Amino acid sequence: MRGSIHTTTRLTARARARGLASVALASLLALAACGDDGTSAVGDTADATADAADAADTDGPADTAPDTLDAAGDSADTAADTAEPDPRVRHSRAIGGMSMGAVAITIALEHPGTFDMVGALGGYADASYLMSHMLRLELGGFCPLATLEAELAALNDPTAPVWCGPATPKLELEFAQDWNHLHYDSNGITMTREFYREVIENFSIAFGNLTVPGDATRPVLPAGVDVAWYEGTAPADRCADPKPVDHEHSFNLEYNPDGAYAVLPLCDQDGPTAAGLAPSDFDAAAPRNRPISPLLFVDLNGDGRRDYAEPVMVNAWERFDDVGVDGCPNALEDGAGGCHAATAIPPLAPDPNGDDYDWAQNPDGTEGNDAYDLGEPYRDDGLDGVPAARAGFADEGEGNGHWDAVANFASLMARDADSLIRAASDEDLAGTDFWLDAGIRDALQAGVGTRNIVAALRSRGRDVRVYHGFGGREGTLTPAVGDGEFTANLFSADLSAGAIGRDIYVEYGDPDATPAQIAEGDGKHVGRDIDALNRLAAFLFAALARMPDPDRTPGFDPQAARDVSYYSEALGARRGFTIGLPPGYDDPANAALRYPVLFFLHGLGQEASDLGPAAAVLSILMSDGRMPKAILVFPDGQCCFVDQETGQRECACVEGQGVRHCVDPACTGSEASCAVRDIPNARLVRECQKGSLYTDLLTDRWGVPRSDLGYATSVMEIVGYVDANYRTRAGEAPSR
Ligand SMILES: [Ca+2]
Ligand SMILES: [Ca+2]
Ligand SMILES: [Ca+2]
Ligand SMILES: [Ca+2]
Repeated sequence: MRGSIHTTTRLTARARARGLASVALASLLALAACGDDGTSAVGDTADATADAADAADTDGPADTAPDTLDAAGDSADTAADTAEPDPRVRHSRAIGGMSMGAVAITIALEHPGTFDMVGALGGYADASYLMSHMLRLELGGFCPLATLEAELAALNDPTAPVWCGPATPKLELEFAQDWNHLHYDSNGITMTREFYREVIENFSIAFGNLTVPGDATRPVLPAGVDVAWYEGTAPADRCADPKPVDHEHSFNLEYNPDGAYAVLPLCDQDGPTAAGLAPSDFDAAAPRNRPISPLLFVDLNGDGRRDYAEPVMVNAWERFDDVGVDGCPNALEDGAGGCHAATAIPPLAPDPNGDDYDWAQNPDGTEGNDAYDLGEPYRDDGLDGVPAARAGFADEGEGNGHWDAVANFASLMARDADSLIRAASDEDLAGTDFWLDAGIRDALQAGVGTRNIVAALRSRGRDVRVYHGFGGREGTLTPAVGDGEFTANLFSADLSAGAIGRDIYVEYGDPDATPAQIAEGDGKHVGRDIDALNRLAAFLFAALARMPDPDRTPGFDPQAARDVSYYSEALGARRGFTIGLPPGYDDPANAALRYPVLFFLHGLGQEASDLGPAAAVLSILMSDGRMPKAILVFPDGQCCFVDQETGQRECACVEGQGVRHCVDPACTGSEASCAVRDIPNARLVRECQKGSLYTDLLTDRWGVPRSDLGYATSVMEIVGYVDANYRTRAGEAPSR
């Protein structure tokens, strides 16, 4: 259906303002508006569908696409056995999400036996990797202490030999970058310094401080910061006259081994003003006026501000050698799992003990896997890395006979998807199909983290098939069908596990893309417009196609999505979500019919109601029988608001004109019984910066620990609420 794809240009121009999945939705909209006979199949039930009808070309009949996808992936030779009946318990439930919403995989792993299929699109569900690359790359690039001490007068001079960045990537697909030159991109996410600041703070409010030990009462703040001073002083004043952390918390093996230097809370800047710098670069001439509450730096020249060359302090874990559980690097491996003495002859093989981690070839390798594994050599000198003999005291974790990380690392690991996969029981893993995608040029290295998840699945014996894109090239899902026709082809494609594999990883982006193609987004966070469409469509179609007993009966009108609310115990407030009911749901003739449910978690910068148009589009496809009928549910991933005038928390608000329509947060009754009030946007402030991460947050953005920030829990509440209040198949006893 080339014509409708072509028209997406106009729609996507509007959608790009919303970023991420919206581009895909606009494209899908155009596609849906074009019926099999090339005419509009649109009713007037949804604004979005009317929009699409206006914009859709109707100048040609559908292309005749091949009936099935070509399954020529990396591992197509290990085709699944489709003759065997599927022994799994089926719940007719799937969950997926994009970007921030890709944490759907974590939620599914935390609730085994709930979802038949999970989709993690362009996400960061490998939480431990997110932390380690942040420490290695984003917070890296600083010169050794001796270099800096020799140039104390030039620490703020970018032309002096005081900068040792960029930090060297360790894994394929990583970007070389450093704290003064953070990787910049604007595909789906505009990665300014403000963006990085908010991401670092957001992860800290979710899990606590991950760079240094956190304060006992304010887990985002570093231990040793004077909390009363921090909370009682305006940010500008804190930056102008920072108070050092206490002496015991100022030690750091790399930059303050004798505790000689003051360590200060870090203030960064709004962004560079000097010519020639990217929006993510540090500008040595710009004021330091923006605190990043979790971070500290070492003030080597004692002037009270972070100068260009001064290091961010990292005391995240005891120093270790990532050489594998054999305890030795390749140069000393004896080929029998042991180690030669340091004087040994050169090794005969590149990896004599076979322990080098490789996501594709050696998913259980522990050398170079960017993580501490039990048995690897470490220095039991505590988190500051300085031995007690030098510091005069033993710090946290020191001399206790085991490897330590900051206490908050445990809360991060509890939500680490690849750890959850590796630790899951066979029975728990068996019930779920996994659909993964990521770009080879994703700005936050989603490709690396997703490869690690593939490795974890392979470690568990799952045959994850890897496709290098959607269409048009060898190794893609449809080598014979171009990217432009991929989604139209899905209507008639065989998306079963037998045809394309039970577990899928689509790594999109052309390694040989031209600079112009890369500028269009090739391999990036959202991708090119056509990638955004293909990514969303492929997962949705596969998830719905794999539900048992698909119902493709045509003939009922498409439905608009509805913004609804329920009382959330996890949040202690009324909470909103968006739901799309299938065509014919309200028709008395169908009163006995039950439907599969698909939950989809939106990305950063979106809210649940933004996906309403997607539900309307899919409803059109269900209405004309091109897609099986299902209930679509979009939980809200934004944080609740606080009304600055009343002090009241508002967790069920839908965007209006200059206001938000908010359901009374205290209402525990039925939807109809709850008052809805209009609150001016200017009064409403989010309780976190960049979205909830669909995680039960430790604190709000003001750093205060709370027990009513259960955003992950609320997703599962919605699953239960939908079962209890709508005709889901899962609401019945599961069927084999
Ligand atoms: Ca300084
Ligand atoms: Ca390791
Ligand atoms: Ca080794
Ligand atoms: Ca220790």
